[in-house]
Amino acid sequence: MSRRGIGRAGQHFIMKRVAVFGGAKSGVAAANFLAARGESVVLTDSRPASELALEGRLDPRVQTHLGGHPGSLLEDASMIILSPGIPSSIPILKEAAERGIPILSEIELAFRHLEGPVIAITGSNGKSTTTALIGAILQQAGREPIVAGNIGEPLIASVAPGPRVYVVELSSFQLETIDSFRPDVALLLNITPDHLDRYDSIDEYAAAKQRIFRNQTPADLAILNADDARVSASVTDARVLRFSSTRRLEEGAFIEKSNLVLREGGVERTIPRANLRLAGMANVENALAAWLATHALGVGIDHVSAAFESFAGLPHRMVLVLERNGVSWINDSKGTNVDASLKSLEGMSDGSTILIVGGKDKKGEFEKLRDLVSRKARAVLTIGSSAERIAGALSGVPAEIIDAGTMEKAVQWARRNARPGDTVLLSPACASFDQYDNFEHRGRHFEELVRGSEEVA
Ligand code: UMA
Repeated sequence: MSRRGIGRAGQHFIMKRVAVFGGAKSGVAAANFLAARGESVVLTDSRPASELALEGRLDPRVQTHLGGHPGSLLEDASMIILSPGIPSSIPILKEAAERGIPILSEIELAFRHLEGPVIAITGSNGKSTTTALIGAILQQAGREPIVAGNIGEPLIASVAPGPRVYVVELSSFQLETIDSFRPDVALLLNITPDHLDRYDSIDEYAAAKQRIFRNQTPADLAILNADDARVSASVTDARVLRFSSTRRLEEGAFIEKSNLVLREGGVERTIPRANLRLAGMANVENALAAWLATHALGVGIDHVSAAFESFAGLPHRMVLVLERNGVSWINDSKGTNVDASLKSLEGMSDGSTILIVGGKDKKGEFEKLRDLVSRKARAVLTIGSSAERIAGALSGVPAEIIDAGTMEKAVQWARRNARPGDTVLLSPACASFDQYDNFEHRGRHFEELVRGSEEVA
């Protein structure tokens, strides 16, 4: 529906409005932001009003078109702000592109209105942890950063009136529709297969992630994982610094013996790895990347080290729940696919892990776990509906494989059999929906059982 007005010369013209696609977090935040600035806005969602609960959340000046996206929306659309969960391949958006209507992410809109340096983080795994860790380091240094994006709060809802440091987690979905977005520091942590229901190939998925660099200039910094061939091959005009958890670098950040090292212009700074409270090799990589990013903003090593010591991580990601009688209990319920669990296992000491694995079977390639389980695990406790397939995939490994069935039984077995020096690691490599509402629910249950076992121990 178009709204018409009379031009100054008496001619009719069409009043343009911004069409916001998606009535969840990003869309509502974008629509509210625009309405507050006096823009004419329509918000549309394929779901009906009854499923969206917009009441009290959406600025009353925003018009709505719910329960579908009628073609008429394009008649007076000056621009489309697209929520990340909506693929731009849906017919109405294809038509919008053909008509030359700009389709932008809420990230792009926010970028056009914010002031101050932007650190942007993307990757397949570890991006939320790295984002939060960078936020913690900057906070430690008294910079009062704004941490937003895919991690939870939409960036557009976080735009502050004056200059601030922004730490923004970005998904490939959000990066698909940036235009002028240009981070001062861009991090690409890793690229492993993910979201292949939206992309035709991993190349297409990688290309979306690599858009993070597209507007950077030599005045900006790109931080790349030297151990990831796809990431390393990224093309960028920015100055590049790399991090590695496998080898020493001439320039960049790496791990050497028991130290994290940042080397720049021949000068080396070191932080003992033991200072990093987060467990696992994946978190060493996240820490190296976070150090490079904050060093670039002039944060001193003491602040970095202090944040490494205090940052306990995000819930359900390699969280040290308890250390008792020489046994460490780690909740990695967020390890919902094989790659994520492999990363977590990698950081464990050899032969001393009791691994709790299993859940809803997503047809994961459990055979990929064989090598690391052989090296790291002394026992594997399977839970959930994928137990049989996991046991089959691991048959013949030296570790004992026990079909525990439930989390209660797994924790009970581990409590009885763990020896000083062991780590009991819940890293399921599966979704949780066969036994739990979601991975958070599963992680909370594990933590309760572990803490409960402390009380009775
Ligand atoms: N919809 C339509 N038409 C369609 C399809 C969907 O109208 O054809 C509607 C849906 O009904 C829904 C809305 O569009 O109401 C889509 O919302 P959304 O999925 O973009 O959800 P938001 O609440 O806006 O959350 C998004 C991110 N979600 C996704 O990318 C899927 C959140 O990341 C992010 O925290 C939030 O913006 C704030 O920036 C979540 C996520 O799962 C954590 N991200 C993926 C990941 O990390 O792997 C990418």
